Amino acid sequence: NGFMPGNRSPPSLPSLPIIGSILSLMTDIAPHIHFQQLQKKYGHLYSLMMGSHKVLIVNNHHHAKEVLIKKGKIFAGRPRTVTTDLLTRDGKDIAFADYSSTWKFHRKMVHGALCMFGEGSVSIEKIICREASSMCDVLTETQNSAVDMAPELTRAVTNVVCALCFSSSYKRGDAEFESMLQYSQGIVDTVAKDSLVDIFPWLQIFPNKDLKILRQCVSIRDKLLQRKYEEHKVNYNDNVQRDLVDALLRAKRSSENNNTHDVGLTEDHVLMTVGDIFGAGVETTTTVLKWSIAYLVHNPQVQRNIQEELDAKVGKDRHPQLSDRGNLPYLEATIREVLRIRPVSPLLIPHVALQDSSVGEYTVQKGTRVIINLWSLHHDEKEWKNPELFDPGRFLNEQGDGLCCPPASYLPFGAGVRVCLGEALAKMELFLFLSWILQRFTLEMPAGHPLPDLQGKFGVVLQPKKYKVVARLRADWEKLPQM
Ligand code: HEM
Ligand code: PLO
Repeated sequence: NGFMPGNRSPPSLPSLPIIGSILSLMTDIAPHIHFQQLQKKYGHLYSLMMGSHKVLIVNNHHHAKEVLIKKGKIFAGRPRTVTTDLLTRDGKDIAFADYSSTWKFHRKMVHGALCMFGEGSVSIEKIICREASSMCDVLTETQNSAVDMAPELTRAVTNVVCALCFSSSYKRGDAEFESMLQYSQGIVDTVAKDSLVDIFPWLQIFPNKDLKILRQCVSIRDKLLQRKYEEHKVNYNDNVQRDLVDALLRAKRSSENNNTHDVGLTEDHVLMTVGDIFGAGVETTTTVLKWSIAYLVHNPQVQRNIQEELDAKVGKDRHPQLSDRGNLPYLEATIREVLRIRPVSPLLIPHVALQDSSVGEYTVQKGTRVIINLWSLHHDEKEWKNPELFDPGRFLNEQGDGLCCPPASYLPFGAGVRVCLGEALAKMELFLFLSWILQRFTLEMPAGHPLPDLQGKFGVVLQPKKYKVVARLRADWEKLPQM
């Protein structure tokens, strides 16, 4: 409306030299919830100092979209931090890499490679269904006993990205898989948590338990990635593209052969990019499946509704497939609701202003870090009725037989130039894994066990705490012929 941003700075938390706003941030409350609560005092757009860095906290969807979409390119930078530099060899990946031509090139490449397996193609669907089938077989063996489904869910999801990246897969109890489970949890627990070393890099010179764990886990991961990469180089053939590593190898060779445009595809870049896809592919989807099951055992009626829909639209004589997605709105709405109520990445990944700009009526200086508090967007009382209530119905139309347009304050995958690269893949996996499980099993609480905790542990992904369930084979279930 013609308003020109003047020289107005956003409201700011009190801050001291060197330590910044640390005193106001020292609390046991998880940062996404704390930033949401600070709105009461400072409004939904405010700034604070983390050490010497100015940070803008965005808590509503209008400003979030201005940052991510309208001014997406201006805010497409990423901060460098001690822990992410350790993980990605100084930002040679995609997610934690600053805006650059190398980053753009990598993103395009991986996007292309993912599309190759993508929606239209049957192969990714086959891979997911193969893993869903194997998971259901394991659940059948352990049925009626209290199990932590996490390892089997993780193995299934890991095998999908393994097929995509390396054309390989893991059997149950594989030693390499077990070690991957461990190092990956170690990384999730210690990386990009806005821990003190990321705020005060000079703290690195002191012994630090988390940093030591991170270094050890990253070193184990890097050895695994290196091994997989070397194996690939041996069998590489310019004419056959088996997987993502082949696609990256090919791009690397062709950029070496015509050195006109140097996008800097070093071996480190290839390894770190694969590491990103592998890490993002496993930790995000697995986390959403764990949240889904936790909410399903809390809400048995929702589970029954999904099963009724599955019985009516798919039946029991065949397995669910991707083409059923349009016919199962209630399941789709449940997945959307899980992604709303417990967003995988409640603060996205921090963005950085690449030049002087503005958000709303406030000026923002170049170099400012911008944190989009997706938690605030997904729990905004002005946008959602009863935001803490788990209700898939909010994504259904009035008749309840189709999906409605998601509200504006819903961005589980982010938006704009830094939007999630794996959205389509993640949605296919969530749909297929959940439909396969619920067609065959009812998930219940084991007698005497408490319901799963719905609070979540904040980290680079918001994970649920461990819990056990019983997977009961549904009545009159006739075992389908093996695929
Ligand atoms: C980035 C969400 C699954 C790959 C992101 C971001 C979010 C997100 C919120 C940050 C956007 C930003 O900073 O503005 C999710 C959710 C998932 C999921 C909710 C599962 C339900 C995946 C999968 C992959 C993937 C399966 C890989 C195959 C990436 C990558 C980025 C990213 C590479 C960094 C993009 C960039 O910085 O340019 N995701 N993600 N994600 N995601 Fe996902
Ligand atoms: C998960 C642990 C892995 O060992 C390394 C890894 C790589 C990429 C990260 C991922 C972790 C966590 C989830 C991230 C992903 C990139 C994009 C994704 C941050 C740390 C999200 C949700 O933004």
